[in-house]
Amino acid sequence: MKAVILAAGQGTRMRPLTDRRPKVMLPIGNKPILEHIIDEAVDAGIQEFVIVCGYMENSIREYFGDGLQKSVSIEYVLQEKQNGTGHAIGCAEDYVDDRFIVLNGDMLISSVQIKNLIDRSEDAVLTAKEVEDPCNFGVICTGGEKVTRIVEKPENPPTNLANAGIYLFPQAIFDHIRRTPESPRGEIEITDSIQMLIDSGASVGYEVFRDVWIDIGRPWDLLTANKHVLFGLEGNIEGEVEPNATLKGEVIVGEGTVIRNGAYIIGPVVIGKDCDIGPNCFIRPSTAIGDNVRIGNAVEIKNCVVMDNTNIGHLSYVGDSVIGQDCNFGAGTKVANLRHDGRTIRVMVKGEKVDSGRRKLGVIMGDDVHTGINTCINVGCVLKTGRCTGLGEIVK
Ligand code: TTP
Repeated sequence: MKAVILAAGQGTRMRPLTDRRPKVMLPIGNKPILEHIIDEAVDAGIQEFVIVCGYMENSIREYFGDGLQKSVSIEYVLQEKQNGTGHAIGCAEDYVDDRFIVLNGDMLISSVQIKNLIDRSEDAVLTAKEVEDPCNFGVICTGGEKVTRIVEKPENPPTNLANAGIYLFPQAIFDHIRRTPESPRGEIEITDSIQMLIDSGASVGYEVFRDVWIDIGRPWDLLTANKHVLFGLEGNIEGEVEPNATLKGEVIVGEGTVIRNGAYIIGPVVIGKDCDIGPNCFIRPSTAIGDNVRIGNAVEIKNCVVMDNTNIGHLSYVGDSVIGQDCNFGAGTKVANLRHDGRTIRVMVKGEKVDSGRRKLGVIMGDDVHTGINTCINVGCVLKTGRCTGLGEIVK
């Protein structure tokens, strides 16, 4: 059975992290989100993939190629304009025959969930996750074993079953996609096409996820997903660890990396290739450090994603943050990551303040940001790609 993966979206809620890469190529546990999905699908027995790409598609093609490295086949379809999830699936029509699986490219799931779907016998199967507030999701209404209705982002959700974005579809879905009108937000929504499929009399079942399912839409979702992935990793040392460095728990150290004396690392932590770590730094759990990164003297870092070629050289604290590529922290740069009033931290997303629901959240830093010495960054700040701060600047 083939899997179609939707990876064309612009990831506007993830900006500035998606200024220079598609959302699906953002790293969790030092691997693109999309690679986690492909690996889980392979474990479930899928060997043929169709990736629908659009926004910055070249980086996806260059990274995965024809799939040979993973012993699978990967074909690419271009969705020139991101006209919605239904439109994206429609683009794959000529690439699939028979029933097929659809996976959103921006979530973390396990192979078991995909396997459960493959084994089902109904015409189509949707997946759902029970959530507290389903208002921002498609919501599934059920009657016995079947789906009776699917409603996009309802004000008064009829159930708490959120559409989890993994589907088993028959060929007939393409006829319905072709006849699906644009939604009020101007997109061809797959939920509308699914409703048409249900109305045509097809048997549409559902599967409720009890296992991991993390929808990665906002920057702090990366931290949630990263933490989850790191807790499943096994330590492995390929680089050099000097005799007086301390590594506890599961720590991965990539080839060409040096961990200098006095570094104290508590796993789970993953450190990529060719990094220079220490001397005398403290790396705490749930931190993923990309390739060619420098973490220097008297730097403390916890629960972070740090992308390639970034330099946090001296005297810094960085917690609960996502740091882009090619950034440079001036000595003494500190990131606040906890509100004193115990309230949750709000973050600017697409021009609006959004409650992250987190009590701890540091900075979301785009690529190529340079901070002046003694810069202080307040909780939940977003620093745009290429931003520079001055000496002693306070970023609120
Ligand atoms: P969304 O998260 O709804 O959209 P997005 O990825 O563009 O993000 P944002 O809302 O922040 O701008 O998309 C869900 C999945 O579907 C995701 O994997 C991207 C994919 N997608 C497409 O492939 N084509 C499309 O036209 C749309 C809208 C989404």
